[in-house]
Amino acid sequence: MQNHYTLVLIKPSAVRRRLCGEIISRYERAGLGLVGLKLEQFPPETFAKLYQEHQGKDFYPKLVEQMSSDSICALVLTGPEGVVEKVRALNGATNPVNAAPGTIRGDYAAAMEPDNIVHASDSPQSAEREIKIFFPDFCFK
Ligand code: FUP
Repeated sequence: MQNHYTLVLIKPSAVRRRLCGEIISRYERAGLGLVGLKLEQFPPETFAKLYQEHQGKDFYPKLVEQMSSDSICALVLTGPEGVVEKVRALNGATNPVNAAPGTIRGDYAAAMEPDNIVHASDSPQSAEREIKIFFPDFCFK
């Protein structure tokens, strides 16, 4: 069976709030595997690559500033086909105002400020591109 992967970034506010363990547990309890893990502060240039599609938008400078302001926890998760969608469902709606109770954003964020707790890839193609940004030596099997 082919393996499927996605990238999650636990954002600076969630790392500071000591939520990494809880968030990782949710993915593991949902049956996903943890195959990459890194706690590190990355420079703005790294997030410029991640968020290239958002360059020029009004929220872009603040987004890059927030993400590079402190350590993030980067994860590579694996699971059956659909792992990308599964993780986004566990995360909840992008804007925490709209995130359902029981989702990570619904339970831990009331608003987009200071950030929305987690980033996750939005397609298998994005996942491959994004994993290579944060885990350049990652071995796709
Ligand atoms: P997602 O795919 O859920 O990560 O969401 P987007 O690609 O739409 O947004 C990327 C990041 O920009 C998220 F962290 C939220 C942030 N954002 C804003 O701050 N304001 C907006 O109006 C839209 C997105």
